[in-house]
Amino acid sequence: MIYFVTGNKGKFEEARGILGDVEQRNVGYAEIQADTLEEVAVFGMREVSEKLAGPVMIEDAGLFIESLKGFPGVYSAYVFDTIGNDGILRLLEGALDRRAVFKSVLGYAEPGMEPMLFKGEFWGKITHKPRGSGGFGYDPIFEVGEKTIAEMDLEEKNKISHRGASILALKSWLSSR
Ligand code: ITT
Repeated sequence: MIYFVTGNKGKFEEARGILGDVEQRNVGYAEIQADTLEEVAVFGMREVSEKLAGPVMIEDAGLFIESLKGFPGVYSAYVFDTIGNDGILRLLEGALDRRAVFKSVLGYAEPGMEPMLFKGEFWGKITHKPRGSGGFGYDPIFEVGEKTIAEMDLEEKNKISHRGASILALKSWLSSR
């Protein structure tokens, strides 16, 4: 059993789809203002390893848009809560290059163990309009091929997503020990 410290139910369901034996803990941790997701995850791991005894994981994600030079990146949660998907679409009005990448950095530790990081990336394009009702966050405006992520079910998203990749990397590592 792994404790997944997150306030995001969607993330938790995706992790459960891959790991099975995982429990959501919404105890919170400080997300520092840093230039990279890795720094946020490393710092967060210190706090959650002290708070919870047992195997524990956190996951920090961000959307990096090419034509905005990587924005919103490490500010993705704040930007989503303020300008949201409509705001992102407005920023990209008239933009021909709509490539974007989701990145996921997962931190994992057991008591007495140095935290480990597992990563994943997911390339796609920002749509012109939101589509679909599944997933969460930026899913309705991020498309791969014909579909946005919000038009996929959880299993389909997990096979190709940034988080699917980082969680699968953790799973492989756990089973290879
Ligand atoms: P935590 O409690 O785990 O931190 P959070 O929702 O704040 O949950 P992040 O800081 O990692 O998670 O996410 C940054 C933002 O990016 C946030 O607004 C998410 O909704 C969004 N996001 C993260 N992963 C996503 C995904 O797979 N699809 C769409 N949006 C995503």
